[in-house]
Amino acid sequence: MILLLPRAIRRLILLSLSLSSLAASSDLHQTNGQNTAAKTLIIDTDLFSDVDDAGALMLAATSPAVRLLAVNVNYPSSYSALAASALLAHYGHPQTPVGIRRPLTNATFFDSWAFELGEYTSKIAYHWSGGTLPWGHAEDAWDPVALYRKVLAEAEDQSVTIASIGFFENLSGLLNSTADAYSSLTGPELIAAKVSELVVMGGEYPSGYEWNFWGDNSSLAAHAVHNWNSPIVFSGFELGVDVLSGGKLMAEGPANDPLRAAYFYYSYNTTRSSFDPLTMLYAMEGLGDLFEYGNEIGYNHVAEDGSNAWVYDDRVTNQHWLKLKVTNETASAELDRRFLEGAWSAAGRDAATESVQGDERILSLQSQFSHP
Ligand SMILES: *[C@@H]1O[C@H](CO)[C@@H](O)[C@H](O)[C@H]1NC(C)=O
Ligand SMILES: *[C@@H]1O[C@H](CO)[C@@H](O)[C@H](O)[C@H]1NC(C)=O
Ligand SMILES: *[C@@H]1O[C@H](CO)[C@@H](O)[C@H](O)[C@H]1NC(C)=O
Ligand SMILES: *[C@@H]1O[C@H](CO)[C@@H](O)[C@H](O)[C@H]1NC(C)=O
Ligand SMILES: *[C@@H]1O[C@H](CO)[C@@H](O)[C@H](O)[C@H]1NC(C)=O
Ligand SMILES: CC(=O)N[C@H]1CO[C@H](CO)[C@@H](O)[C@@H]1O
Repeated sequence: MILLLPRAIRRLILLSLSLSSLAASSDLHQTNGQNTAAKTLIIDTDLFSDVDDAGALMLAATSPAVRLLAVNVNYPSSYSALAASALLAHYGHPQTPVGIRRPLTNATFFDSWAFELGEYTSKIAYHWSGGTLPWGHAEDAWDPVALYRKVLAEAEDQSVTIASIGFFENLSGLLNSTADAYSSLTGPELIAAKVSELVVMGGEYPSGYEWNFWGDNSSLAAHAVHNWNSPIVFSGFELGVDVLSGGKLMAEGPANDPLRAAYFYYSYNTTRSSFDPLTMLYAMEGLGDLFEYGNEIGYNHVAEDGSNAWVYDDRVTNQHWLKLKVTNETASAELDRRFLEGAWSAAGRDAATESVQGDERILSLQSQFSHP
């Protein structure tokens, strides 16, 4: 609808929508006494084979309650790093540093399992190029372990939450790291000093066999989980599988929004499970109204094949898995609301500052998606 209006009017509408959603979110922020201090986050993502990583990244990037220090990518496609940078730039974080595991490839996603899903990272990287790694500059990304060590060394003690929504190379690498120019501490010493919580999307609870633990290198998943020395909260397969999201963003989001485009490219207008976005909500805001812990005691054991099982040991009280406290419909509606709110706030900012280029991008996406 908005697309058919003259450009100037469209911008006014976008701008006023964005101002009202900004006002709404800062109200929320003030009335929610528990979250008045911004949460300091580092995200470790396999932004590649599922679009829900992009959804999670957007939630963190558009939340006024988050200070995003860095994003590390644990899948080695150059397009994953470039897409992370593009999304960060679009959602107001053009300076946030991005690291990626080496050696880089130019792999693109192909759904050889169900032959349904589409590739999105290269398209987002190209059409929304921006941030610290514009198109063609993937090799400029940080080494993820160096980036962890730099931002952790600079952070306040006990202040950082790490949201791991993919594989474990970089976290295992951080654990194995030793003193360097950024810090005289070893990896485990740095974690103990700076990290307040590790939040992991991976596994199934109380036991199961899930992709993030087995899909890449299960012995590194086991190494990271078993040796991590801060509190850990796990978000399992069962938490997000039935919480379907993205539909409202595709139907009602701004035409030039990269997350909306990513959902279209990936899912061809079907909703998706919300493993990573739910994990990110917990990392950002804690239990809130949506979550509760599924256990009081014990710890997670990850076997060499990537399967996991909870060990009920009453000597361990700093590991938990999450359960939904609400129905999947309520959780899904909350994610859809936040996707729309974040997308419109960024669209308003762009509309106020961007040039004709953005309008051409909108029109080309419009023609792409209005003739399915
Ligand atoms: C990926 O593609 C870019 C540009 O097309 C090229 O410069 C680069 O060498 C490629 N990288 C790899 C690892 O093939
Ligand atoms: C870290 O060290 C452990 C054992 O010392 C090893 O199994 C693991 O592969 C190492 N991690 C990385 C990312 O190399
Ligand atoms: C997992 O990572 C470790 C450390 O980098 C490596 O030695 C091992 O070969 C990897 N395993 C697989 C199955 O790729
Ligand atoms: C809720 O879960 C059921 C299956 O358990 C599913 O059919 C339904 O689509 C889900 N609804 C939403 C809004 O995610
Ligand atoms: C996407 O699906 C919804 C209903 O599920 C439909 O109303 C809408 O027109 C579709 N959009 C496109 C671009 O196909
Ligand atoms: C760039 C890079 O790969 N950095 C670290 C991430 O994890 C690997 C293990 O795969 C470490 O060896 C690297 O130090």
